[in-house]
Amino acid sequence: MSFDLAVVGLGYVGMPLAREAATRGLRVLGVDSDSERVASLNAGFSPVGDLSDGELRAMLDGGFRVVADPAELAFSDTIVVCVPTPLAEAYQPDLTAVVQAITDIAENLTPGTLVVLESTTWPGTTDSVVRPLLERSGLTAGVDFHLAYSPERIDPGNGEFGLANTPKVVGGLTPACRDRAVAFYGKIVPRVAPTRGLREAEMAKLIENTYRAVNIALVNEMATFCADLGVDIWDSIEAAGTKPFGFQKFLPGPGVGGHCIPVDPSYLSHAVRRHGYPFRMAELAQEINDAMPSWVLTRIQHTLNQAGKPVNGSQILLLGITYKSDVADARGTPALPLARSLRRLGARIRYGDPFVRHWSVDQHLIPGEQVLDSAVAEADLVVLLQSHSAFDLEMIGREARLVLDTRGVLQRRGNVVRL
Ligand code: SAJ
Repeated sequence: MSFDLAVVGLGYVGMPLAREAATRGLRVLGVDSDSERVASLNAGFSPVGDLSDGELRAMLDGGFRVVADPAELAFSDTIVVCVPTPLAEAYQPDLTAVVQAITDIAENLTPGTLVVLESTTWPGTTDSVVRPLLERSGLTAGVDFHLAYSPERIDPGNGEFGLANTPKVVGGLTPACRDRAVAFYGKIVPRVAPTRGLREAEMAKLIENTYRAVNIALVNEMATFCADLGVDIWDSIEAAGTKPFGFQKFLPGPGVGGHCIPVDPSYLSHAVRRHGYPFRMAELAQEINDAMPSWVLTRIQHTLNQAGKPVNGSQILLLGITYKSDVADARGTPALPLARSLRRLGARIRYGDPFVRHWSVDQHLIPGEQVLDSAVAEADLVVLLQSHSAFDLEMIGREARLVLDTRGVLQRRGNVVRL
């Protein structure tokens, strides 16, 4: 075989996998249906924040091959699929990219190959969707080729944990498939955690992310009523966080963005609803988290009202419009629904974010501020949505006439209001 590993889908999951494999001397092929992304990668420009251009160029110099044509999949010992699994309307799972990738693989599948799905999906996908598509090749899963599932655990912007130091969950269609996948990942990650089967591996990922969505929703809902109880929720959470066992600290925020936490629990809800009943915790968490931008709007109206100012006509500066701090990705950002509402109420909004050069809301270009000192001082209200490391929090707290701090990171002072 020409390649030890082919990665299908060269995004924030596929590229770290390709890098770790290449670093360990594996011959790696990258396949992506986006020809522009393929061209950009071959030109040495990384599409993901967690992989530098320099790292990519070292991979290319070391033989990493990037193509759009799936035909070369026929020459790889192992094929790992890392394509997006977004939600379509009404929170319905969208497996379009998975089906296309698996179809491409089936047309180029050779005996003895290991095929692994890493994309987050509902339990049963690998067995009931992926397997039949692959067997259109005429080959039989678990007999002529191996089939496994291994959820990705990439945390964008996390400088401490990455593929190289995070255990990898792996489930196989058969024990032999599992063992083959364990042997493959054992070359790349420090520890492999095999499960009883495919569904248990698919479910492990959904447990991880539903756990986060539900616990974030818990503190978000508490934040909305603590003002009425006269409680500083931030102080109480800090206190609860001193418990060395049985508690993990989550913090309220302006909303839950990204393409994982707001999405993955809906994959599980969807699977459960097909049996005629709801997964109530996940659906309620989604509802609470989705409502946080509206809560931020309420707090904005209240804060300006306290200063005798209407939202209409007020200059509001939104700081941090990506979906989480120190990450350039704006997918699912709570800043978007908030900005829409503020525009509808006649606010004059501007934004500041070192990761975002241009920002449009419903085809309206929102003025961006590069020099924040003056913009902060001029605004009727500053709203801190993401606490990017590049922000001078002391200056913001000092210079702002009024600031709504949705992250609880500014020093408490007269002009600072917390979520
Ligand atoms: N958030 C809060 N309060 C919190 C934690 C997060 O409001 O206490 C918000 C963030 O601001 C962000 C959203 O929730 O808008 C999601 O943040 P996140 O870090 O939980 O999720 P992702 O999508 O950036 O990264 C996650 C991984 N995160 C962690 O493990 C910390 C992990 O869940 C997955 O490995 C990964 O996505 C994935 O691909 O599923």
